[in-house]
Amino acid sequence: MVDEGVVPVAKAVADYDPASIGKARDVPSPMRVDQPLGPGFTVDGHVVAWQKWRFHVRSDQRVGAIVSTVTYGDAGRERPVLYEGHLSEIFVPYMDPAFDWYRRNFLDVGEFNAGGLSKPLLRGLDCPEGAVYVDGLISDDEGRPRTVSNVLCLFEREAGDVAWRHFSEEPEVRRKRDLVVRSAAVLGNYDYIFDWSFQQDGSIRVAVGATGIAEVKSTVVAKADSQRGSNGSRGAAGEAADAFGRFVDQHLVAVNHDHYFNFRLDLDVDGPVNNFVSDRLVTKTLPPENPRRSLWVREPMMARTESEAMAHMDMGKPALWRVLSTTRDNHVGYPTSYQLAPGMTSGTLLTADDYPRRRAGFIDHQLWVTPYRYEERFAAGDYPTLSTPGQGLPAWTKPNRRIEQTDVVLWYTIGMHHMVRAEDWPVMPVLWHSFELRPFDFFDRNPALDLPRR
Ligand SMILES: [Cu+2]
Repeated sequence: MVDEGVVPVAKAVADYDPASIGKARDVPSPMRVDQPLGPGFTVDGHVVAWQKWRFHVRSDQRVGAIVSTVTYGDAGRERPVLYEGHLSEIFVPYMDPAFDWYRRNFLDVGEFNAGGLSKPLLRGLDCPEGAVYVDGLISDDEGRPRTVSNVLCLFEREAGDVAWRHFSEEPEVRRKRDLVVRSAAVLGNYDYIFDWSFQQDGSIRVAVGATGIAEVKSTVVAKADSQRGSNGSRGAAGEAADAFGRFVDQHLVAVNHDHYFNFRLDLDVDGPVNNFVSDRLVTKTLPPENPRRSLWVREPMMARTESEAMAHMDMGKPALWRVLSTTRDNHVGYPTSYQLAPGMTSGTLLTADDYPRRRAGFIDHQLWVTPYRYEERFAAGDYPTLSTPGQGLPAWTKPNRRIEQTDVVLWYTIGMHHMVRAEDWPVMPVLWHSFELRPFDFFDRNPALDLPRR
């Protein structure tokens, strides 16, 4: 920390323990999800079996939960879906040019290697009752092995949701439940919750919940000037005190920042040899004799090289990103595939010559596709601490390798711009971002058709 002038000590209370909060609200009716027969899944060593899903799960001190050899049982066959999936890097750049702030640009996964992503879950609080906990092994600061208990939990989640329904003369409805693999990271002031949810319709939802405490700085002025609208009172330097953040309390400004989470997804759709296809949806105009003027059609693009596959979300140019089998077709002749379906996400606003962006070059594209290489695991390179720009994905993809008919690896980044609200203080309600791996012509019909009625 470097002092850049005298600022008042913020006196506002930011504690959130029960004594500081005061009386808890009334929650009149207790609720419990009861599994009288115990969990509906088995854990044998690190191998998990739940309904038709089979996978291996372990905790890694650098990236947290790793799921691997994920298969789905279909007509007596264990069909490969995902060889290995895990978080690969986190990047959190702050947006304040002051001397003490411009360098706060964290590559959390690589820089907080020593156990940051292997923090214990609190039994009975972080996961529901009946959860099964898994321990992790880390090497401590002196290289000695140390067991961290309860780094992962597994549980079935019944949230009152519907798997499918149709209301007709003979209505049919099926309830859904998921199997969740959860871990939580504590990285300085922030906490992240990571959920891998295996679903009964053959999809896997990967979600990141951001919570914890926003980084704040003290300011000379106490609060925003309501007359100026969003740009508050002027400080001594003539700049609004909240030019690079938002007041969350008296003399406290939470600084604007981003969160980026890169996931490494080594899909094996019905085997290791796959193709990557982007199905672009494009407008087709119709001839004058048709009453309609336009509609949309699919324009498939099979990416032959890494540069052809680089992509970002664009609402004006929708596309479906799919990994196709080269060995198996479904019953109507399409190659079996899994789709990577993005959720809410954001691209970067930093310029291409900005140093932090160049060190975290993986944010240049929301999606990268590479041929599998054992040593390529971390999107910003193996050693991001004080790294030089361009490591990881930008370096690996420079030769523009071929990705046709090969074991492809997808690298997907969830991005969020965090302009902090008063409601994020003193501790932030969990904000979820997610994406999904969805079967797309992988099955011949809705794979959840056989769910029991109750
Ligand atoms: Cu944030």
